[in-house]
Amino acid sequence: PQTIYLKDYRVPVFLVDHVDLRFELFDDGARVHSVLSMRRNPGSDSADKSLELNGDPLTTLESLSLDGSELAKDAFEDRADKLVIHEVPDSFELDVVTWLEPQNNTRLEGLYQSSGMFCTQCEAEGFRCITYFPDRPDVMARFRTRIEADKASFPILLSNGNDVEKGDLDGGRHFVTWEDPFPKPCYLFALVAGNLVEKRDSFHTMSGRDIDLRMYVEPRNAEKCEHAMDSLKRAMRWDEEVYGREYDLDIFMIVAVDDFNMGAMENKGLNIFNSSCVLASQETATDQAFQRIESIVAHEYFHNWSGNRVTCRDWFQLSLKEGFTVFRDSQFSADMGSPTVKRIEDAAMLRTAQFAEDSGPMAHPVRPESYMEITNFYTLTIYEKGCEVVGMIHTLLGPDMFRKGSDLYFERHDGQAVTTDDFVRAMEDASGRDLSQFRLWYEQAGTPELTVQDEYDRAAGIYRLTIDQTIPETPGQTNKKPQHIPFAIGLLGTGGESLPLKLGAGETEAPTDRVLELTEASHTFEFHDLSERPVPSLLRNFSAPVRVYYPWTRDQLMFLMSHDPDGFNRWDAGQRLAVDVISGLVGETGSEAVDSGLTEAYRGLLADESLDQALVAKMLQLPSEAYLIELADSPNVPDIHRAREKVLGHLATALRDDLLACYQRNTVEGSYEVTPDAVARRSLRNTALAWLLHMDDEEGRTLAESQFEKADNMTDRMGALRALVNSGYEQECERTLNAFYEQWKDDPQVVEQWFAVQAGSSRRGSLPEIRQLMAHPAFDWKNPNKIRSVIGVFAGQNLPAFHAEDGSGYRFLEEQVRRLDDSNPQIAARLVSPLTRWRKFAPVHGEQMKAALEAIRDKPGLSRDVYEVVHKSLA
Ligand code: B3K
Ligand code: ZN
Repeated sequence: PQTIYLKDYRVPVFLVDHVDLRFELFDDGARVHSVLSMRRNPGSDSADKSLELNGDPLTTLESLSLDGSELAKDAFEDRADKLVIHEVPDSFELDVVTWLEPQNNTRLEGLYQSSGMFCTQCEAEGFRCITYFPDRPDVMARFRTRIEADKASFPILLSNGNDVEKGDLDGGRHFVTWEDPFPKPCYLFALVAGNLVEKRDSFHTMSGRDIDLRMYVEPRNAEKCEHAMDSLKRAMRWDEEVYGREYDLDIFMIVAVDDFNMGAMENKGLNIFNSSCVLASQETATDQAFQRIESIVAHEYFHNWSGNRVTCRDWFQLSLKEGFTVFRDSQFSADMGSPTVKRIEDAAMLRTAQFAEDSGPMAHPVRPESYMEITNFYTLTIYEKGCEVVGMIHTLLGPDMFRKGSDLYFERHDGQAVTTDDFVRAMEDASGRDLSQFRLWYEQAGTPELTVQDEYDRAAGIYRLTIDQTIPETPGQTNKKPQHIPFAIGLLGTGGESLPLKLGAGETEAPTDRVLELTEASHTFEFHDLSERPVPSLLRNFSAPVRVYYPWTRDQLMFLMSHDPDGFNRWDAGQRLAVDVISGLVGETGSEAVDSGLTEAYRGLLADESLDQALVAKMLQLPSEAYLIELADSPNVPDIHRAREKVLGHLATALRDDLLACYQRNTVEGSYEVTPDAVARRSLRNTALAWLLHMDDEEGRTLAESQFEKADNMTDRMGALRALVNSGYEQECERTLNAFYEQWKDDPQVVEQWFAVQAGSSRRGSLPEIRQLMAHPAFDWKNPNKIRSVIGVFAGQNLPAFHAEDGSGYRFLEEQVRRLDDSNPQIAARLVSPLTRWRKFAPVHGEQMKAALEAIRDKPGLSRDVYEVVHKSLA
């Protein structure tokens, strides 16, 4: 496969002004008539007379005419993935007819079928599977789309924009024509045809327009739309209030699809969602799912401005729309719930998974320089680190200047396809700040490491903080320059009070919270007028995506856990303490004691009802195995697992009465609601239950069984089931799993959760049990959600089994990747990810992981998607 480089970017030689599409949908395939109005781009200096269009080997070209005349065979060349017309005039109309087989499209890109309905996924390069086209985001055109299909089987026919014409055709067929007034890149094109029910609502915009809101789902899901619809309305209002952005079309549509490679897609006016990211009822979805749906619905909606009205010039700029839109949806979720908890969740994910990506063989900058398969670059770095980068600009500029910057960006670039640099420039121009060094965040890969040293000069009353930054080498990048890092801090006195941060000797008024700006490899800051040695609270609210090293003592951490006014750092102090305690036990086989400080800190958390319970619920979660592995050098996963289990067992035993009291106290009265308080209470109860069952407590088991029976919502039902699955009560567990399946076997979203709770459990997810799940009638190789909930969850969450010493977990994954590579390369490439980090692990594991990668590499006909990941990992 070929590598594509950012430095090779050239403006398009030809532009498309208008696209007229006609889809004829049949049982055995689809015919697509496309009429392109094209002209030479005045901005291109190329004199090339030939026209190149992208295509796909699975699409058949039926006919091709230019300005009304069919092209002779020697006037063009049909090369599997490309169509070259040797000579075209400066302005012309091109008619292309293609034939596709959506019913056989297992890659789920372009036009495909899912549970009988037709749907599309065009980002990034799926439109070329539908028809020959200049498939690149800087070619923006107006689309008109006519869809024809059997009326009884496909009563609903949808595309982007407004429906302008409809009618009946011969043979029981009908058609609808859609027109989208906004020019857009073809990756935002969408089509849906199916037998769907429609749920309607409306939204009154800030300028007084009424928008028609419609959701389309399969009839059995009719009762699962309310939450997404409410989330949509909240997101629309929020974007008006916080960013001044109003919706532009008259209709906004959401469709739910069962077979979908990703979470959702922001097609103009017609967002398409993976069913699991949009459908919810209290009976079938957990609190977490409710929150995820709210944020994804908002994310896709926010793309209407950050992505659609202003789009990307090329795919190297992907983070322009994704990083910014994730930032927008995080702000929205923070405003809808608990900001501290949202920040904790985002930072935990980043530190666990993005830091791992950033230190592995697939590490790449937020704006990559090259790729083979763009689909592999929908990564945590582009999305989550990209969000952090925008968040740092927000921190450096402050909310008001940031808003001025975003206004300028949207105004200046409306209707254009631009770059991350254009975004930063708008922020600079609006604020007057110089972000030239800051741009390195887009260019340099790798997680900056900050080493903090301090000293206290009692005689002078001065406390000095010295912060050194280094950025590790990543593939293709060495000797990095220091980056511009906003480093938020506070200092606490021995009584827990916040001390004024006087940076100059003469300062009288000083804040107790400050954002230090690091720009050099080493920086020293002096804080004056301090009569005692303070305890530093560093990187408050996780103000930058960096690793911080400071030699905290356990006493300091316990002190911060109960006194830091920054909620994020309170949580972080608890995590660091727990990491320290667990790491100290890794590899120990005797009966080493667990630090009683940790036990007492947790006892305090469990008992103190005056604390923010949402924060307490987070603080009670021990650091995940994945995070512990990420922090370790040459980790031995089974040892880490045992050490963590030991600490958990110790805590559960020592805190038994406190857990029972916490469980009883946090009963949620009244009807089900997804408020921060109710979510926190359910989470606390379920944590207490999980801990009690971890040590096979009889009372815990009774509580779990009765909670399962009585639950009126999925959070409680799943909490009880999960606790049983991870306990030693095999019979009760078996019985409960069966009852659960019997009750929900007709609901795919619930069956996916049933798969995942088993596949992710170190007690129920042994390899033979995983194979049994895959042989289950509900498992489906064509459905990405099923693959993720069994194979993905096994390799990503059931870490002691995946990293079994005999290498069986690795060979299992190798087998599944090889199998999937033919049918769905995108999903196959994502599944490889856990193997890519083989160099990190102790050789007994690493060598076997490497062997699995080599076996995948040697599969005949390997897809470009998997090829790129495997080759880069072995390089
Ligand atoms: N933009 C889509 C991602 C499409 C990925 C295609 N391989 C979802 C999102 O980020 O909103
Ligand atoms: Zn997105």
